[in-house]
Amino acid sequence: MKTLVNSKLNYPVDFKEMMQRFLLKSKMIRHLSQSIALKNIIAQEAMNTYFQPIYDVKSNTTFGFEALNRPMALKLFQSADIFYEFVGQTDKVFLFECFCRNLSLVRYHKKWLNYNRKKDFTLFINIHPNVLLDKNYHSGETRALLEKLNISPEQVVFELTERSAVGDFEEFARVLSHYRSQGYRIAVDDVGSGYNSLKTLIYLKPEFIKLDRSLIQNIDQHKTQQQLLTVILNYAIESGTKVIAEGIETKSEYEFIQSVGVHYAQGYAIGHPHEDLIEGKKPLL
Ligand SMILES: [Ca+2]
Repeated sequence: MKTLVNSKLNYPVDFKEMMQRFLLKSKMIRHLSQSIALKNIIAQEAMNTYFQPIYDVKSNTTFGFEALNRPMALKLFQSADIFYEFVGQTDKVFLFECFCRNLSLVRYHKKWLNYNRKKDFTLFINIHPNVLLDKNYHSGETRALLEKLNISPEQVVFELTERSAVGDFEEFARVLSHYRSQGYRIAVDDVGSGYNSLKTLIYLKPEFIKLDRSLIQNIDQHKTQQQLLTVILNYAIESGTKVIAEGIETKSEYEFIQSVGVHYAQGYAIGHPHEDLIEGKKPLL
């Protein structure tokens, strides 16, 4: 550590310490401004909700939509990923999750009322596993909202964004069975990305497995990805689980997953996330 003496003020200046204090201070200020921004986002409902179609490969129809919430302005956060990472580190994570879930349901219902074909879709909602585990989380609130909107729990799938590891699998499986008894279904997200182990699938027995885009990208050309898909698909078929391939961006990726028997497809080639309910289409290019 290099300590210098400032000749004018005549005291030792430790530059490293000074820099550390400065960085800590700016980090604290940044955190504080981000916390205020988050509070305002919730108070003003400053989030956009988009719906991306999930397409039934066999029947060539839209099976459902995944609701995606993004902050309207990302000035302080640079990207939606940084924003969600920040939320995860705050004590507002449960409050925010609840806010997003309600927002997704209310907005979906509004869009559905305006939708001329009045077809029933399944709505996929992202949820942090810890929220379901939290004893203070009142699942009754979601149920009351669903009743008010005339949406049955059978139409709702909770997508578990399992990027932070599930600790106690048995406890988690018990909590999930409580939700299932109310009619909700469960999807495990990001499968094949390295975040989820097969253990997660075996214990949680989801009704849906969502294959990560990193596994799907150019799958028609890569043997290793195809082998991993086969393992997951065989497990899914044996256990009565439906498989959704995320990140379908080309006709060849679509044709490949269709040829091996993947049930559903999602991705830009099927349909972009949109504020309205726009059904998916089979990719032509
Ligand atoms: Ca998701």
